Amino acid sequence: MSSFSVICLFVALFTASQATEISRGYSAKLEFDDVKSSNELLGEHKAQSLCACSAMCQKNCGLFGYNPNLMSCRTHKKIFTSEMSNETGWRYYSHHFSPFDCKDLLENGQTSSGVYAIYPYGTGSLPVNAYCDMEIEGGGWTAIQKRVDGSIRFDRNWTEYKNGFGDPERDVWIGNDVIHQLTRGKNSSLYVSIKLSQGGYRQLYELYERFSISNESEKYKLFLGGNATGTLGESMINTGNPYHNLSGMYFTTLDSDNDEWSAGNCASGGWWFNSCHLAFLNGFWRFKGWQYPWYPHVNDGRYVTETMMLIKRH
Ligand SMILES: [Ca+2]
Repeated sequence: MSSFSVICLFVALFTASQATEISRGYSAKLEFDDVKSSNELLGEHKAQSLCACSAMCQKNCGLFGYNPNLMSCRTHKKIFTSEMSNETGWRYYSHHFSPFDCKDLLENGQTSSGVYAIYPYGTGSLPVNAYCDMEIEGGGWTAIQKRVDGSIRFDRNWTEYKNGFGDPERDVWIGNDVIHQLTRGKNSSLYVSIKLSQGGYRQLYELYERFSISNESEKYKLFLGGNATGTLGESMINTGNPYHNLSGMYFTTLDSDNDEWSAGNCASGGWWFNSCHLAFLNGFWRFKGWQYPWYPHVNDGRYVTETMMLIKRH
């Protein structure tokens, strides 16, 4: 056995008022016991504990060495067994793999669809549980929205849409902050899927070439562009009606009206409404009041049996 695993629990302060306990995993590299490396050294710092040292191993850091006698922590990009000096007390560790998204998981050998922990804010940050689809269009898709049984209500407020809600095994909105983090500075595709009970069982889809949203201060403004292909029709963009195109729209919820309809609020669930929409996946589940989930092919929410919004980095 060349390594063993340890879980480090520590408290990370994300804001002055909110403390969140997170777990970190890393493995000891037993073959590097009692040696010290100077290969590709990123830094050497005092650290009160192994956990504190592990937190210092961030960007570009492949592994870290800790000597509890000296309370000293060395972070490295990588090290080589051939270039080490003997020095008692040092032990080296590497973090467990922290996938950014479902594409990272696929590229590291996970080929089964299901719920996985992803780390869109980086190694050492809070994980997000996400549903990964590993089958559609080559797999590697991260579900930002999924509804399969109506077990979760989608008529939620701004904060709930910001932070996300639901259960990725069933019905979920992953959260606007996470969607922003997953798409900012990256080219990503959006794949929308709707299953219908109307006229026999059917599944329709639309694949948009480019999708991203801005941050909360810009009200999670939607950018949707490039080619769109599929059986649903574009409906979110290029509708031929300037009141219904959703790219460039701000996010609106029941308690935060940022839509283009001056006489009222379009929201029954959160969405990037114009005034108001031809495509809207967060309406009342299996209810007549969910109008135009995806005009003109899906006009009545009563016949929708499943929806998914999946994103993937190019
Ligand atoms: Ca309005």
